[in-house]
Amino acid sequence: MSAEHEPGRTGRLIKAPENFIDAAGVRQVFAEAKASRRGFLRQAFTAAAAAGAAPLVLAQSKPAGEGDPNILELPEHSKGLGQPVVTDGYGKPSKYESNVQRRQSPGLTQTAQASVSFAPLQSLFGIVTPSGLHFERHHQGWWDIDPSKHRLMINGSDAKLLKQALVFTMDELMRLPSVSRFHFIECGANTGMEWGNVAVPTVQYSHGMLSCSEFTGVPLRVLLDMAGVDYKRARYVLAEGADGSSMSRTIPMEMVESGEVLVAYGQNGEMLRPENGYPLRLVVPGVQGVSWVKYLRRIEVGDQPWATKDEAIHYMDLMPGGQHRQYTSIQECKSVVTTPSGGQVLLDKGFYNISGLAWSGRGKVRKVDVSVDGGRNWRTARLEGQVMSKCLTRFNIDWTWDGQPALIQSRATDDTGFVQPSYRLLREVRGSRSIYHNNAIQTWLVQADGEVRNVQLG
Ligand SMILES: Nc1nc2c(c(=O)[nH]1)N[C@H]1C(S)=C(S)[C@@H](COP(=O)(O)O)O[C@H]1N2
Ligand SMILES: [Mo]
Repeated sequence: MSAEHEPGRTGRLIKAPENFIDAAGVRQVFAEAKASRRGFLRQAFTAAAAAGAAPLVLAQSKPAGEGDPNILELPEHSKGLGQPVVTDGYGKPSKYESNVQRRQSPGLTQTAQASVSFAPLQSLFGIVTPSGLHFERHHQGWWDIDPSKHRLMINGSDAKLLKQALVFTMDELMRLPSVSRFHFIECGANTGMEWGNVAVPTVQYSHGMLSCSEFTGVPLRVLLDMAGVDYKRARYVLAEGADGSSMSRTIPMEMVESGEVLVAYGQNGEMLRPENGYPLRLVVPGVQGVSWVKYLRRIEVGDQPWATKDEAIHYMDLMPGGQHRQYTSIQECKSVVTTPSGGQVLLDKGFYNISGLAWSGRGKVRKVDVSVDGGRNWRTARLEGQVMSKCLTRFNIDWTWDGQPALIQSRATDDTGFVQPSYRLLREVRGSRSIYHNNAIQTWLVQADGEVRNVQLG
């Protein structure tokens, strides 16, 4: 049942639960995508309408609005009394948006708790992932931990590495100076299925182990300073979670010293959700999701990496020569077009807004180029709003579809000058048997009938 990847014992990689989808799963997901098409048609129109001032023309057979009962007949909501204020609990999205959900990959080998749910990137705008749609990855299920009983310990693998071990309650942590920052989190296995060219049908499954939130918390550096850490000798920290997964990851001290690593309790203006680590999680900007330890209960400082199970057996990159790369934890520059994307359907030729997300674990996105002919010609997209470091950036670009098959791609460049690679380039260096850190250029094929499919171009 549990398909763990154990390269040592079997001599070959068995696909991990995080990256495996079988043929039946692919069929089911295609059926699902078909069923949610109507949602996309509506979205395509509102997006085009919102573009505003430019003389946009959408194909229309009759004069605008002629004979439309939605204009001619007064609807109920314009006549009677509306609902009273919502005071009986937490506000919820419209019932018409009920198909916008996290989804589990039906073909994924899984136990009930060791699982993953994907964020519906195709339905999201801007850069923030609503907390109820944030992807989930639990190695041993989630918990709703009583914050009054939760503790965070700071200690040393050798007592000489700090002046005193400390234990914090949540109340104590929340009295300390806090910061709020927007960052993306991406599981290292995101887009993992595409290594094997499985070509899962929708962007939810190909790129949905990605989310972005405003996180609030205390820089870990503040806590280590309070404990009197000897930074000359303590060059690493180990973060440990309070769930049954014994999740623990080594983080180099430079990241902590920079002030970027946060002990976070806030997510998008409220406390973290239980699925995302309530009441405390580590935020390690730019680094793969596994290091963002949830239910954070202990930080140990040390003078060398720990090589825990999640570093020595899992989360390593299998290279072409049969060797493994270890501790490749930074999520390199990557982007994906979310509209139009796999499973969606273009109604008719004419104007469309191509929209997508770009990010880099090394800093800011400098530019995103978009191609509609499989990479022969590129145009530079608009980056929306403020471009932030180690954060999602939304891009948009106009496109007039001529009704012919099109191959839509995006290619991001970050402020280190790194350019997102093609599959051909990525495979030259990394081979084709890896699971993690696939940041290749994604291609969506728009067929002449308007259907959009996931294809892989070299
Ligand atoms: N304690 C604990 N922390 C954890 C995990 C876990 O199972 N337990 N999963 C890790 C992995 S592999 C990822 S990708 C992220 C997922 O965070 P999310 O569930 O908030 O999206 O949490 C990481 N932190
Ligand atoms: Mo992960």
